[in-house]
Amino acid sequence: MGSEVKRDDTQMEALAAILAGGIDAGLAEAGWRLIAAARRIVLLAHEHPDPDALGSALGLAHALRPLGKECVVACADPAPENYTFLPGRESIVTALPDEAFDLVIALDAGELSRYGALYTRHQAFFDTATILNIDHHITSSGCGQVNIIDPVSAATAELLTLFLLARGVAIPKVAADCLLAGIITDTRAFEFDATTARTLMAGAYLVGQGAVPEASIKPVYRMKPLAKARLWGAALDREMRVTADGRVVWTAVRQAYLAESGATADMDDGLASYLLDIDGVGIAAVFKEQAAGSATKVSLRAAAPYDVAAIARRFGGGGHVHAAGCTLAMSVDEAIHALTPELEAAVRGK
Ligand SMILES: [Mn+2]
Repeated sequence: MGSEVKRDDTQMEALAAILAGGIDAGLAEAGWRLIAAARRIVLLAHEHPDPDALGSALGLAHALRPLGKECVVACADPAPENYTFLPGRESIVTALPDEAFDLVIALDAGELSRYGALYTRHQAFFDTATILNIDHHITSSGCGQVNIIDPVSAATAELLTLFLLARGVAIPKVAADCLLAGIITDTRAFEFDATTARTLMAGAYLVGQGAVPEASIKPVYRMKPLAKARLWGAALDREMRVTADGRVVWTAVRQAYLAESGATADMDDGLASYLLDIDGVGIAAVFKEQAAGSATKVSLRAAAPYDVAAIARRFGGGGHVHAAGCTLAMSVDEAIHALTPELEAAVRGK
C-alpha cells in the first residue's frame, strides 16, 4: 500500500477543466437545456449492447439522479451476465413500463432503428418524443432534436465524461465505474488507435473518482470458462499447422472437440487473434466445423500489410482488411485444402 498515489484534488480540478473544454460548448449547452427541462428521462442503450452502450446509459443515469431526475435505463436486450462491473445493471428494463417520459436520451447509436424492439414497439412515441442523441460513431446521422456526435471520442462514455464536466456535474463512483468500463471496452484497454491523450485523461479522471480498470478488464478480456481453455488446448495441440516460413498459421475446431471439452459453439471466439499474435505470423485462420459437418466457417486475421478481406470475398465472405471470414459448403479438411494455398500465396506475394 506504500506505493499508492494519493488523490490530488488540484490535479483533478485541472483535469476536469481540460476535459470540460473538449466538447462543443454550444452543443453541450443545447443538450443540458433539454435535460434541465425534463423530470422523467428514459436512457436508451442500443440493441445487442456492449459495455459502452450500457455503461453510458447507466453512468449518465447515476449522474443525473442526484440532480432530481427520475431515470429509467432501457435496452432491447438484457445485459450479458458477465457485465457484473456495471453498477445498476439489474435495474435495466427490456420493455418500457409506460411512455410518460419527457426526454429520451439515445446513447452510442445515431439511428432509432438501432434501439431494436424498444423502438419498433413504441414507434409513435419515439417519433414525436424529445430526443437527445449522444454518440461517437462517424457514420451516425443523428436521431434527436440535439445530436452530440463526436467521432474523435473513442467511446460514448468518453464524450459523456466531457459533457458532465462541461456542466460541472459531479461524477459519483458508480457513474465513474460505468463510464470507465465503456472507455476500456471500446479501446480494448486503451490499445486501439482510437485512443487519444484525451481518452487517457478521461480515464484518469474516472479512476480519480474511484473507478478501477481491472474491474472490467479482467472479466471482459481475461476470464474464461474451463471448457474454453480445454477447447483451445485440443485445437492447438491436435490441429495447429504453420507454413510459409512461419508466416501462415491455422487450426481447426471440430465438433468432437466441442463435445469432449463441454464447450459451447461460441468458445472459439478469440482463437484466430491468439494465433495471429504468434511471433512472425502474418495471416491466421481458424476452420470451424459446423453442426451438420457439411460446412466450415473460416475466421481470418491478418497483420499489416496483408489483406484477408480480399481472400474472404473470393470465397463468398467478407469483412475488414485485418479481420474477415467466410463459410464454405465443404468439410473442414476440404476447406483447409482449398483455402490455405491462398493464404500462403498472399504472404509470398509481399
Ligand atoms: Mn461505443
